Amino acid sequence: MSERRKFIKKSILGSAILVPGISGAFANSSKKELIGEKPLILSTWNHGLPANAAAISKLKETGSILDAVEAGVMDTELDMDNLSVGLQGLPDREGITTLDASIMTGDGSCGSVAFVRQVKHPISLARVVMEKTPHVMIVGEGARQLAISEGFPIEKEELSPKAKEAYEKWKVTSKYKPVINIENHDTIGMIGIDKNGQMAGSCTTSGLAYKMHGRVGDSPIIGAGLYVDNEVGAATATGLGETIIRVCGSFLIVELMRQGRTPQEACEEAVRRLVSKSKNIKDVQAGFLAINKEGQVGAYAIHPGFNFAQGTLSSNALIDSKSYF
Ligand code: SD4
Repeated sequence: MSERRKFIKKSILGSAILVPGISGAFANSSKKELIGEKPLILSTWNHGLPANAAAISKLKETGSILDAVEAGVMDTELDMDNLSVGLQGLPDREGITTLDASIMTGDGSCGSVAFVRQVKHPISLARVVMEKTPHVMIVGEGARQLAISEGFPIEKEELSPKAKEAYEKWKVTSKYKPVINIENHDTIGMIGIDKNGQMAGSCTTSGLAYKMHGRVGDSPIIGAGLYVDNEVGAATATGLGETIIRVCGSFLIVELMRQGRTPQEACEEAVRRLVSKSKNIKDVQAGFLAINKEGQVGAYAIHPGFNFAQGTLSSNALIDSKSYF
């Protein structure tokens, strides 16, 4: 088990690990909300801390929340210790790493790529789809061709040493069944709001380890892994994509907030919906993050173990989410 996982298992549900200078703390009651100052950036899992730092630094540099959420997750796409994001991620069952990513701004602009190979920064390719094409989603070889035409470097197709070792081990015992459990995810989803209330979000992943070749998860599906609306708020997801897609998780949360729910209430309702529509939920993990235009924050997962990073101009804190079970 990775150090991160050991850490998560040991962590106390509902607690916050705050770095010096942090103001917020995770409220125990679902009625209370984490209120963040603006700008505010949220991202999934431990790697959210360095990702938030990269996002905040980009925000200070360019003033653009879109630039910030792109730069933030690019940091994770390069993290060789992360086996669920970027080309170093665990491969599908054929031994090929394929990536999914999406990006969205609060005015409804969005772009995504899925099932893409050999591109180090799928999030930037998703941004190209959003800004330079008339489309929302481009997949597979088409996405790779777009990357080539836009001058993205095309990487050699080989597994990272850690992914190779894990894949070799998996081949011995797996019988080529996709392993879907609460350990098998580490996607980064990031949502942010700037001081003027402009929002943006990004989500990038290598998807489920040992998935069937061609499988696409929730992360590049607008409304499932990510949804952003300046008039209401933003949400992102991590975990078993199939369960998240089934309930249009991120869109559902934004729509619940539109109807008056707080981000926390909306995340909890989305998890309840997801649980009610899924089978064998005991071994399945999924978690949501949400933010509304007031800067209130919500987080909720099916099982304990989900955490997220909350960053502002002067602070960055890792917080444990509450869960359904
Ligand atoms: C997927 N939601 O492809 C992603 C998995 C995940 O870290 O969260 N991976 O289903």
